[in-house]
Amino acid sequence: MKVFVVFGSASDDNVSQPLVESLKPVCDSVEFQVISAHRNIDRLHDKITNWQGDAIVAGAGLAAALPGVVAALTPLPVFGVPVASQFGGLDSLASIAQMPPGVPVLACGPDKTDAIALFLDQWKAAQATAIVHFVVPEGIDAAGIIEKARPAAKDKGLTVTSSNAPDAAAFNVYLVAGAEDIRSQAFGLHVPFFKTEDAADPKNYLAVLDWTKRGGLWVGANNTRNAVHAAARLQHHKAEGKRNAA
Ligand code: RP5
Repeated sequence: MKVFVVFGSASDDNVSQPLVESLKPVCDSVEFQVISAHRNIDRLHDKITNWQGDAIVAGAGLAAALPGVVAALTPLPVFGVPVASQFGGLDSLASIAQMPPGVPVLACGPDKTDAIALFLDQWKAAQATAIVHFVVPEGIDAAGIIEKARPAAKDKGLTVTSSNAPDAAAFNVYLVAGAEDIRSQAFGLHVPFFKTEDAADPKNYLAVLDWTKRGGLWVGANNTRNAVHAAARLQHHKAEGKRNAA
């Protein structure tokens, strides 16, 4: 597996360098560069559009545009690392995870880079599947947001299913309404779940910050569409046999 790691600043080295070390046992090739989305946009465009490999990991602090810009420039799976420089990384987490539908970034919690090496290791071993299975906590009515994911899934040749338990034959997406719903060691993605009125209250995003610190990879709140788009990038790359051996 060939992975490119890009961070917004050398001042993020305290996070980027342990990440690179954690990826080396999992990947055949790990390339690292500092390229800022805000300061070096032309160089970033050239690098990302010409780079060939399996996945890109992008990290930054503050207004962390880098992972989202990278995801807009490549069809590859993109992992995002919020750097906790201020507010415990709340600013960079929201910048990275709260992407518009269609441009998915799989974000770890602020500075919680171990989740990425674990995910990549599990991805290597996973079978390709065309099923995206939403795991819905007991007592949660998620029918509306799951319905929203169906057109994107159909467009990508994927099928959406849901139940209260994971499906071993599917790519599992865990809806999280409380910390007990997090499956930080399981292969899959997390989607923070909020009722519409609760998603209007800014204070509730603090719960997401807390949840992501417990591990796992995350897309935006209620953003089932980006869970499907992320699954599509992962499955397409695997099914097409595009993984690079060296
Ligand atoms: C972000 O701004 C970087 O990723 C870093 O976390 C922060 C500060 O960057 P420097 O001014 O230290 O280069 O884009």
